[in-house]
Amino acid sequence: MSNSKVALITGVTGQDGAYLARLLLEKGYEVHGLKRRSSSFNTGRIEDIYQDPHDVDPKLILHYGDMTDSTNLIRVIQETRPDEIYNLAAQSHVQVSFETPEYTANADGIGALRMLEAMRILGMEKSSRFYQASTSELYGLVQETPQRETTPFYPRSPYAAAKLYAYWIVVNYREAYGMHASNGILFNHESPLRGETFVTRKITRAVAAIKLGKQQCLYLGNLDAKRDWGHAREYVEGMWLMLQQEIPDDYVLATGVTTPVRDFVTWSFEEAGIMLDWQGTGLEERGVDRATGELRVAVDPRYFRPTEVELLLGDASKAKQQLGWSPSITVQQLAAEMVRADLEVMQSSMVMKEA
Ligand code: NDP
Ligand code: GDR
Repeated sequence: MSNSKVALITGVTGQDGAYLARLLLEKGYEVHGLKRRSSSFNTGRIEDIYQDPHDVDPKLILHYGDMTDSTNLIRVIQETRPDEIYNLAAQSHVQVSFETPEYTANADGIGALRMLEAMRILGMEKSSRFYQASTSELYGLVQETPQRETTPFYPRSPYAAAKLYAYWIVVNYREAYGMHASNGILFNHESPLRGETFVTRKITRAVAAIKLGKQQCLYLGNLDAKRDWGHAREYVEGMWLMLQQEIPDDYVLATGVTTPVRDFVTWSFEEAGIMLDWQGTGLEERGVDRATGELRVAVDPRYFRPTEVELLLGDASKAKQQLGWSPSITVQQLAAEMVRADLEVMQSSMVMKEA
């Protein structure tokens, strides 16, 4: 499909950036992606869609950049003149934000402001559309369940506080300057491309490693935390739909089903043919292999957060009605897909090592 639209994705090397870049390329966009300089390759997730810059008329073009550097953001936007900007770049790990609060505020909060200001400085505030990766973490200490667009926010981490600033600066620039700027308030979404230290991927990688005899036990933090988990592939479609609307607005994307971490663990082990029995409570809680009696899951308080978000459950009725968006992949299907993908990756790396 061919299309004359140009998109810029910050955070193109992340989970969502990779799925969104794929989606926009399929729709015929010319896609520009902002990527950070790193001492090792950080483009693994977009390897399969990477295009050699020497190719004639490449449709995926990468630019070095950083959310903390205004001059660089202005230059990239000036050079690429995107019709649509998707601001996905962020220090996105909640627990890490307690260790790096100032950097997180800079990249995640002020970074969004830098993008909006760059659009204004370049006179693009009326010609380009802007998507901000807002988050269900804004609800934090939940004031209402399920959470919808009108539910009050109560951030519980430096990450969420930074994203709160980004959310409101987007609303303010929309109201002040008439910009087509929208917040997607996305609940957790996962995939085989999920970062390895988020809980779902940490679980599915450990299940694969345990199944293949390369790991004994998985250590986790709060097993009682509940999340509304969907599939990233479906959520990037929602991002795109938001920017296709005539009027900019803010939308929740969620599945409407919430699951404790413990259940995600159980289902993931089941997918690998390992049945767990849960024993004990609190710090003593453990998951034991029913067949062999071996300890497979234990609690390590180092993964507890200074302030936790205990329960997230979203109501995406507005997105369903106005965007026609609704997710279809269940959390069990998601866990199964992630386990199978991790088993495949680990098996082939073992075969390569043996060879
Ligand atoms: P990832 O952590 O997988 O990707 C984050 C991306 O941002 C990576 O490309 C990363 O680069 C890049 N990045 C980080 N810091 C900077 C910086 N200072 N300058 C430039 N780029 C930077 O996140 P996801 O793909 O999961 O999430 C995308 C966005 O959506 C994030 O803003 C996240 O906070 C938000 N979000 C995510 C949800 C989820 O469940 N996945 C839910 C709601 C919101 P590198 O690859 O080099 O690390
Ligand atoms: P979250 O995702 O904080 O919701 O943020 P994460 O997967 O890190 O945690 C989910 C829940 O699991 C509990 N947990 C653990 N978490 C991690 N990472 N590691 C563990 O060992 C562990 N044990 C239990 C956590 O305490 C938490 O309650 C994600 C990110 O993608 C954000 O960028 C995004 O904004 C939100 O989702 C919506």
